[in-house]
Amino acid sequence: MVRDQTEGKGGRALVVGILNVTPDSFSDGGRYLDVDAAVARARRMVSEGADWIDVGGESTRPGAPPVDAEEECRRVLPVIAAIAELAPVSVDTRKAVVAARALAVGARIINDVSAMDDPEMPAVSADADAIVLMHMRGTPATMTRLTDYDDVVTEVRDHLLRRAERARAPQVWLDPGIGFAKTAAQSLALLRGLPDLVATGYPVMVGASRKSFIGATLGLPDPADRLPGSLAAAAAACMAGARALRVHDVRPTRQVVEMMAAIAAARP
Ligand code: HH2
Repeated sequence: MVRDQTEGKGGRALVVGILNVTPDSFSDGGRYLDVDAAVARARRMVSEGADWIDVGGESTRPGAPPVDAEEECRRVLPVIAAIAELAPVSVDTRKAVVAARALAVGARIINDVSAMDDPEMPAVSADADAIVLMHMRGTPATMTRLTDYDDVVTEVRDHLLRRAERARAPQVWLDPGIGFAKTAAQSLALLRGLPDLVATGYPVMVGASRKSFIGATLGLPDPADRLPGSLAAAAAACMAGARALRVHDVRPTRQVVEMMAAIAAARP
């Protein structure tokens, strides 16, 4: 179970390494389409301290074109089968059929950025060790227009709590969906308001790595320049009690989570 690891290492947050097997992801698109390159990347992330690898075959960046289930499976299944022995693997998908096939070849966790829009996903989640439910609105094609909230922190939390009731996995994680149908200001507000999500009692994942709200805040158009901002977000998420961080830069994030755990454990 993912929870055993979470609680067994001095309270530090888990580091989830991102492996996008896509031609068009916003930060690493096109780099790991080849199975051997993807496996080498996974090995490297594990050696740098990743606790769990998140494999995705469909980019969800704003405006990304949808990918059909066959193509998504063709991208992710060989990679998942090849790395399932290395570390716990999640499949980052909105499609129940892809999730089911990924579980069959060795994935243990479903990471669903639509928090189970697919009506078959709750049933499939019964076969997983855990499911991550992330908040978004609309689709990657429409989400940038769907940013009207009265109170983004409360609305995101309440939506995720409603979806969590349907999940059948033994463990359910919540994720506020930084950057998904959120302005930069709303993404910052969600990080600031993270204790509200943590207070639900569900383990919380945060994916802030290299995202555009960091670029907007610091004036950095190139995602490759956003590591310091990503680490600041990681530290803020740890302070608020997040239990997992989904990141591109495993080694430096692992240092952040260990440092934050050491500070939290220090005697005043
Ligand atoms: N963000 C992305 C994808 N999946 N899953 C969770 N649980 N939380 C997130 O914040 C999250 C996610 C988007 O980032 P990335 O995978 O790097 O890019 P792309 O969607 O372009 O593949």
